[in-house]
Amino acid sequence: MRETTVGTTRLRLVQGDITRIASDAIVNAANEELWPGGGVSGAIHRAGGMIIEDECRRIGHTPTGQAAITTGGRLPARYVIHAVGPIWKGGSAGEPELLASAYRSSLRLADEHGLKSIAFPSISTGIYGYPIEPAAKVAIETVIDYLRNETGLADVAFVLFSDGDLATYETVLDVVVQVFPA
Ligand code: AR6
Repeated sequence: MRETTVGTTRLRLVQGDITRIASDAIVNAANEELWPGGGVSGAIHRAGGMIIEDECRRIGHTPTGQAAITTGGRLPARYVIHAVGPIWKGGSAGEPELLASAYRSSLRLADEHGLKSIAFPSISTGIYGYPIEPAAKVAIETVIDYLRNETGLADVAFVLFSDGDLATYETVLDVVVQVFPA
């Protein structure tokens, strides 16, 4: 499935380029130094402009599993939430917990800022090498878990860059919703 409802929040899966999404916040798959780098982060910094990099430099080091918020600069989104996912080291170095924590920290920041909508990329599954299927399971379970508690978020989206990643997220969402009905 591509859409479900958790409490009062709509949860959607879409294919596309997250830099074009006009939600209150888009999430960046960042590194601990909040340097632009490549992947989705490079694309967000290029599209959003230097103001994002300047704010990132002021914030400085952000540990793996945590997130920080900046303006969206020239992006259609108002804010960028920079979430630091883990580098995949085989799976027994705490990667699932750290990835879950990166999603939770982002959602918490969005609620603290009174935001209504947030869009996530598939954190850690590019340059950081986290295999897509287990990462999708952590991402979807963590977001659904969070949305079961009180939140002001009305719309949460996963914006997957490739058709293959979208298909994987769809399969995982089907399974998670079957096992833990929303
Ligand atoms: N929109 C949506 N998703 C995208 C986009 C886009 N425009 N571009 C890439 N993706 P990655 P990571 C997908 O490598 O693994 C950077 O250098 C991509 O296909 O961006 O967490 C940072 O600075 C993949 O599915 O992030 C860090 O140093 C997903 O986004 C490091 O890479 C995440 O891939 C973070 O690595």
